Amino acid sequence: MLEELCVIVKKAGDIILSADMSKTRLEQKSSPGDFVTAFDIAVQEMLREELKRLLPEARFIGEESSREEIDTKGYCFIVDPIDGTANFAWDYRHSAVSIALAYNEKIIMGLVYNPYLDELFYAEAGKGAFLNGNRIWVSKRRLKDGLVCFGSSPYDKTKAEATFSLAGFLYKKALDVRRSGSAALDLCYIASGRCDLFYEMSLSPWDYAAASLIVTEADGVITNMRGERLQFREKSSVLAGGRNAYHDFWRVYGEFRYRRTGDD
Ligand code: 2AM
Ligand code: CA
Repeated sequence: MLEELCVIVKKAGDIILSADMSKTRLEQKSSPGDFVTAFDIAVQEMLREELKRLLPEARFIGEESSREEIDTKGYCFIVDPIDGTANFAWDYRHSAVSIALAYNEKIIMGLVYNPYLDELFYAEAGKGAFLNGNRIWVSKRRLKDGLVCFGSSPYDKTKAEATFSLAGFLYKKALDVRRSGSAALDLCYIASGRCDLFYEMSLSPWDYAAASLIVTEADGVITNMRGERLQFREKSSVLAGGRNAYHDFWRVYGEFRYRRTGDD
């Protein structure tokens, strides 16, 4: 199954690479900052067909079709055809295809493929996380020595003040900050130790489903920003890191909230 999924996710990546950027017309979805292109839809339809053939009993949840609450009972594919749609449309060349297979609310397989670098991150529950066949691990860095990547929830600007003031606070407490435009890749960068801590205040399940398993199989920690287990039914905040940086975050976050609101 994993081998077949690797072939399918790379085929989706080929569509992204061969896209004629002059024909990439952006359409706004729920709000400014929330986009779709014809290529998101083409990749999703290809994946829907191929995944149906692979596991007919699995339901299919894709970013470009589903708006209602997700029911992940039984087998279910949770798919983001292009994570980093704005990056794709601007030809920034940092986007990924994300495929998760869930069984009864648990992710059992996850694949995130960046076609621009031909990097395939994947994990199967209990069997470790890999990048192009090589085992990956989160970093052991402390937050003070680490890189923090974050997402700015651009489709929901009510989160802007909280997001950027936390980024500013962490910038002073850590080495530096990054903001890439693809939550799935940010999480895979946590899993492979390229980055040490990630947060975003609102993401959809297809943005983090596959990568969440890759993080935990790389010995990292991923929860929502209240420290609770992630669910895959509806939008959530996401916090992930190597164990040390994740642990350090809570002390720094306590200080941040105390300074902002006076309570801890
Ligand atoms: P996308 O590029 O597939 O749309 C950027 O901060 C991250 O937020 C990206 O992973 C992006 O995924 C995701 N994102 C974009 N629009 C979103 C929305 N309406 N709800 C939740 N996540 C979204
Ligand atoms: Ca996405």
